[in-house]
Amino acid sequence: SNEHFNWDEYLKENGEVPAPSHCFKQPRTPPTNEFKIDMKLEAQDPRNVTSICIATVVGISGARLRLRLDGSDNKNDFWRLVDSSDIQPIGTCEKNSGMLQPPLGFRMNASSWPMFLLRTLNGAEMAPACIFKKEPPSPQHNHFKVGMKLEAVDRKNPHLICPATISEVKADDIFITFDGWRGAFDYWCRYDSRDIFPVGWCGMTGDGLQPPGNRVSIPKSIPATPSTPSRLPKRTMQSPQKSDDVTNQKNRKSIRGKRPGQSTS
Ligand code: MLZ
Repeated sequence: SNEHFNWDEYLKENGEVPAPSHCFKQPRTPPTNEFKIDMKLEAQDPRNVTSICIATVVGISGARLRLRLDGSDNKNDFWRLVDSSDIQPIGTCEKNSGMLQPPLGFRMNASSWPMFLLRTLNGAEMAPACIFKKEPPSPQHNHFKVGMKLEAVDRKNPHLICPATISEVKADDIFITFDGWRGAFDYWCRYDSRDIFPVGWCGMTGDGLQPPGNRVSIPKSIPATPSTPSRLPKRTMQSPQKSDDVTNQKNRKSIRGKRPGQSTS
């Protein structure tokens, strides 16, 4: 958590620069989170984005909500910012003459959906419209540069926000690598992704920032013999087409006794 990781020290030790806040599709001041557990709202089904479903807040962390679609199981929870355009107050769908849909993988027979919907909304605490925040504007261009530091959602463990680096920039896309971890968690995204935040974001929202991992990248061509971190080559870049995640995991090597600041990835 935040107590165990200090960006200032980390950046100083490595002579690195945070990505400036104007690079991000995030407000300068994070939105306040006034949602409460069990409140209901409408959310886009992440597995079927043309569907608007009923969701329940099952967790709260910083400016984010952990959501579960009503009628779905507990294995498909997802996280959204309180200013996400994917969520809206109950009634919005109907107002726009849309139909609330059962989630993908609805537990019951499709024919029971209308009754399920009535029951799930009956007596429910609906999140009031005033606690939904307006989505921030997108930066006009991709201002990210290779080497800039940031905080990013680990998409394989989406409850986690971790120290990360911009490792490649290609037109509107950026390659996010996680400090101290091998390629397994890295991903490409657009510069205006809502999953990336400026350094200090978690500190401001109270979301828990993970400490960097303690792994360094060892390219396949170089034997994985013990070596001092400073002599290890910089991580090899990965393109989205040829990810070597599997190989990387096999070659995983933990450098013990190394402080986070000495990570080479
Ligand atoms: N338990 C998992 C968490 C990894 C999180 C990495 N985030 C970049 C593991 O140790 O593999």
